[in-house]
Amino acid sequence: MSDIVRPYGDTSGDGMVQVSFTLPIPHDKRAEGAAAQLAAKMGIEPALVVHAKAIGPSYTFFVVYGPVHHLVDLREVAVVEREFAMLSAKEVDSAIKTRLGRPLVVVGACIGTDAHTVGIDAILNVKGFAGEKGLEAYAQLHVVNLGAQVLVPDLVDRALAERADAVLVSQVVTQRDAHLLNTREMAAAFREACPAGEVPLLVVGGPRFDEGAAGALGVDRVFGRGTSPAEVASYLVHALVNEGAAR
Ligand code: B12
Repeated sequence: MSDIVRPYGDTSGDGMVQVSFTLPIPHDKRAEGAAAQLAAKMGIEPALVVHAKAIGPSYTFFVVYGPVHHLVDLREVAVVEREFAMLSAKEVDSAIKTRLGRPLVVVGACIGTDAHTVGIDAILNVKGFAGEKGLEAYAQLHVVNLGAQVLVPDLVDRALAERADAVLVSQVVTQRDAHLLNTREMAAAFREACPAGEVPLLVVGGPRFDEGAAGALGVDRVFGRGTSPAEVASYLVHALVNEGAAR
C-alpha cells in the first residue's frame, strides 16, 4: 500500500469529500451560492451543494460534495498508541487482588453543567458498552458513580472521603471549550486538596478529547471516542497496580 493516499468517492483517488456546515442566512439561491463559495475557499472545487435545509428563518444547513486536491502522507500521521496490555476481567481482578490486596476504588462523574451520562455509564455501569461489562462488574473494583452535573469541589470531597485510587471524569459538551476548562479546573482542585504524591490517578474521557492532551490538561490519561470498559480496567491495573506503576 502506498504511503500517499487521497479520498475516494466514485472512483479510486478521485479526491471526493463531503462536508456539512451551517450559515447564518435564510435558505434561498444566494445561500446555496454562498455555500459553494465557502467550499471552493476550503479547496473543494467544483463543489456540489447536495443538500440545503432551512433551520428556522435565519439559518441554513448544507451538505457539500466535491473533490479536494490534497494528499495524505501516512508516514506523517501521529497517533497515541496504547501503552498498556489488554487484560481480561479475570486478569484485572487477579492482579488487583494479589498485588494490591484490597479492592481498587474508582470515583466517576460528569462534571460542570454537562448532563451527558451515557458515556461514563457505559464505562462504569454493570451493563457496560458494546457487549462488554462495565467496571462495576469487576469483583476487585469498588465503583462510586456520582452521575451528572457534579461540582468540582463536591467531586474532590467525595473522592477524598472514599479514598479513591482513581477519579474518572466524563466531558461530552465541548461548547466554548468547556471540556478543557472543566478538566483543568478539576486537575488543579485535586492538586490543591491533596499532598504531593497523594493525588488520585486522574482520567478524563469523552468523544472530542485529543488523546495526546493529558499533559496539557493536567491529568494522567485521556480516553476518546469508542473507549471500552476493558481498556479502562486494563489501564487502571497498568497505572496503579503493576510493578513499576507510577504510584
Ligand atoms: C444523548 C444525548 C443527549 C441526552 C443526554 C442523556 C444522558 N443521560 O446522557 C440529552 C437529551 C439530555 C442531551 C442534552 C443536550 N445535548 Co446532547 N447529545 C446526545 C447525543 C445524541 C448522544 C451522546 C451519547 O450518549 N453518546 C453515546 C456514548 C456511549 O458515547 P460517548 O459519550 O462518546 O462515550 C464514549 C467515549 O467518549 C468514552 N467516554 C465518555 N466519557 C468517558 C469518561 C471516561 C472516564 C472514560 C475513560 C471514557 C469516556 O467512552 C464512552 C464509551 O465508548 C450526542 C450526539 C452524538 N451522536 O454523540 C448529543 C450532543 C453531545 N449534545 C449536544 C448538545 C448541544 C446538547 C444540549 C446543549 C442541547 C440543548 N441545547 O439543550 C443539551 C445539554 C445538556 C447538558 N446540560 O449537558 C451536542 C454537543 C455539541 C458540543 N460541541 O458540545 C451533541 C454532540 C449533539 C450535536 N451534534 O449538536 N444530549
